[in-house]
Amino acid sequence: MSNQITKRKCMRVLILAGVILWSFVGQHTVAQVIGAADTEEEIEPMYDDQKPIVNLNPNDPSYNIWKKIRDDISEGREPGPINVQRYDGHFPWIGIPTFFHLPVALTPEDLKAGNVEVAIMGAELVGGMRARTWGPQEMRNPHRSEVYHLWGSLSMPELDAGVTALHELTVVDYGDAPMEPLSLERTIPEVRKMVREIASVEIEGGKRTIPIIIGGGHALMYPDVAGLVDVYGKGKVGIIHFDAHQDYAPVGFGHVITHGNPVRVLIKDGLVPGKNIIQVGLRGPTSTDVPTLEEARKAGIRYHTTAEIERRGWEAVMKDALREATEGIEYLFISFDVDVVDPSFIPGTSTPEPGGLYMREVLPMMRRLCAEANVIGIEIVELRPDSDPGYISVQNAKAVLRQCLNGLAMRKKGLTEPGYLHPVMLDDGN
Ligand SMILES: [Mn+2]
Repeated sequence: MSNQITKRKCMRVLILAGVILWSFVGQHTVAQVIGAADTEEEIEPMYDDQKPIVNLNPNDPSYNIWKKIRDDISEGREPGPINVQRYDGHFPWIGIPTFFHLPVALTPEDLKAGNVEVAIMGAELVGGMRARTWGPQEMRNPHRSEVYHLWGSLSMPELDAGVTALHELTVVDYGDAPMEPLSLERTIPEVRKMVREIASVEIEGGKRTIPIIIGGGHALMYPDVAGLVDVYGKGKVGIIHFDAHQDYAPVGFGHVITHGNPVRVLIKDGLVPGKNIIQVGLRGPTSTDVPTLEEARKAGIRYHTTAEIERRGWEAVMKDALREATEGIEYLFISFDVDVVDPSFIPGTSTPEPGGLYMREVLPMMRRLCAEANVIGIEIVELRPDSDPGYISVQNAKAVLRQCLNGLAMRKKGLTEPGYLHPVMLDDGN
């Protein structure tokens, strides 16, 4: 008897719950429940050939999912870098791949708490041949690039200056900028925000964290520099730009920023004056043309073509470029397009250009710039390992990154004398 009553009660509760549920959900379309538009009539037509603008649907539930930061990113932990490796030091072929097996930082609070001097981040940008380059992930991959480099407490000094960069400096892997897989325009502001976020962190000695951005295509130069200018001020930042190409194109298939024109847009937007831009390694045949070069001269850009390097020699040109980068430029950004290097060293790039710099020319230049100039940010871009079935592209790009860190460590130790080398390097004493 009491069982029957309980059953009836249960039925009544179920019916009531059903009515409530129906009144809440049943009258609404599925689209409303997941946050999409009310009826089909309200949605803009997806394709409209009379309106040559990309149509986006902000009601698509995945509209912003690619840049939504995890709610629990700092939950249950003190701010500071997180070391994800188990051992104090080991060989490269074990462990969790981060840049150089470095600790990870996820928030500006982590950078601040760890007094982090350098934060390496990845940034991919879509666009032409540059979608999904795998540049950042392969630079983390020790299989590609670190076979001969021990790390952690086992790391050995670089021979040139006798400095062990990762023991001198606090460096982290800051993860990657968010990437909208179909839109350069929606990704660029997010990269700018992330670079600004890193450079905004004030650390000991009145310094700021230095972002190193691993790309990704060269459209990155715009958000990378803009993010730094947001912190250091308009007209305060200079750029030394290594590239086979001038990246000063007057056209871009209607897109305001592409991998072919960041230099032009930075000047046009008043972020960097032309006179604060120094270009090294320009060459043909697809680099630029004479009228564009003449226009760049009018904008005040200083440049050193490969033809000039051939005529005057690397030593003389390197000396001039170093002087230009250190005199009258308060804060220096290094933009390194890996295609400045000869494709025999770095074939894994989107627009290879034979006849480029040798690694033996590039490495001391990067070390010297970071030691002798006031470098506040670096990008290494246009690395595209998936077009190189071998190891050489990433290995050489990683060597560029290592020499940058070496130079930054030398500067911290006060080894800023021009062309400094450890005394035993040039003299065997016998
Ligand atoms: Mn470039």
